[in-house]
Amino acid sequence: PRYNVVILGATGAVGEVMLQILEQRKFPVDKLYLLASSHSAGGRLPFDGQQVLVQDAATFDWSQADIGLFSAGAKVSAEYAPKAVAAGCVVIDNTSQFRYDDEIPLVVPEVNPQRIADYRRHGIIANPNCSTIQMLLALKPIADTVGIERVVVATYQAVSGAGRRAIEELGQQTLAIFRHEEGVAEVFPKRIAFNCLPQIDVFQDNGYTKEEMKMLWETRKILEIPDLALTATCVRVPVFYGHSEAVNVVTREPITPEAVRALLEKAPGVTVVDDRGTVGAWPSALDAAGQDATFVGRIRGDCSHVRGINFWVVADNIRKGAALNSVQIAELLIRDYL
Ligand code: A2P
Ligand code: 11C
Repeated sequence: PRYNVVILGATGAVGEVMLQILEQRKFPVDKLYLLASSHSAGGRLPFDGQQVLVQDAATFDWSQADIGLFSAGAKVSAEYAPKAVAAGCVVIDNTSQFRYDDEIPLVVPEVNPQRIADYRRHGIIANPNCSTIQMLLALKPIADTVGIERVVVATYQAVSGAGRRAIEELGQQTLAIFRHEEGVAEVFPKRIAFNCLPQIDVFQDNGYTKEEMKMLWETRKILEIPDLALTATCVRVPVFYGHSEAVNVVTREPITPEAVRALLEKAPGVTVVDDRGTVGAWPSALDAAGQDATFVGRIRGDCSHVRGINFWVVADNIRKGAALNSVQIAELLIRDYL
């Protein structure tokens, strides 16, 4: 069978890659509907050799769609997901709108595919935040083998996570600097070019940012360890594509770095790049950009803790962190449930 698929936010940084991934993975699309705001409606985007019309989401008839891939921001999902579900469209939502609702499944296909079945409750499956997804691909086999007591993570996140305007802002500021100009900061609160910004998303009452708390809330929910200890510091860096993370894990049972490496070499979706004897044999954001895999390197013990393990994990935040993960969910949904 083939399915009518709608992409909400088709003109955005994630939407554009959703189109490419549907095409690359030969998702069985019957009709494809592309939605954005009235501002972009009327334009066309390429898919499978055709130029597909971008429509205004406000006037779309949701009964035409079987599967909705939503990536237009939490408020837009809040407005349209109930309409889509009421019209019989299953929503795969790549925003924070429904993720923390106990009744809504939050899915990384390599980690908890069994939760997709819970889409039946509300017709919605939530796609986690990009920084959570790549970390979980590496944490899952460790959690299953020796248990996890505590995670300390610092992120180095690409501007593309903040959308198309943020990508343009880094480019514009970088060019301005070489012209001895200051450039304009509109998306980020300070200049991002040649800088690092220790705030992603809004502050919470406890002093963490929402991005940092998302990593805790989502990791607990997906691994189904409600009391897991995790602390995150999330930093925006002047990189276009690819989030990097320095992860420290304290396990419940002891495990050697060699055993962790063996686990990660077998982990689905993970590619280990970790050879101290070869120059540059660790993954960087640029290596991950445009790739589907999540890359892990710098696997080593923790000289401050007998059960500590350190590693570095990198993935394309727009692909595995967003569009690819959503399409993988859709693939399992049609294979096992629709
Ligand atoms: P538009 O091109 O009309 O602004 P990004 O994350 O790269 O900023 O992209 C956001 C995506 O969400 C874009 O496709 C944008 O469309 C879409 N979008 C933003 N607001 C709305 C809205 N109110 N209704 C529908 N789509 C929206
Ligand atoms: C960033 N992680 O890098 C954010 C983007 O909750 O889906 C994704 C926000 C989200 O800015």
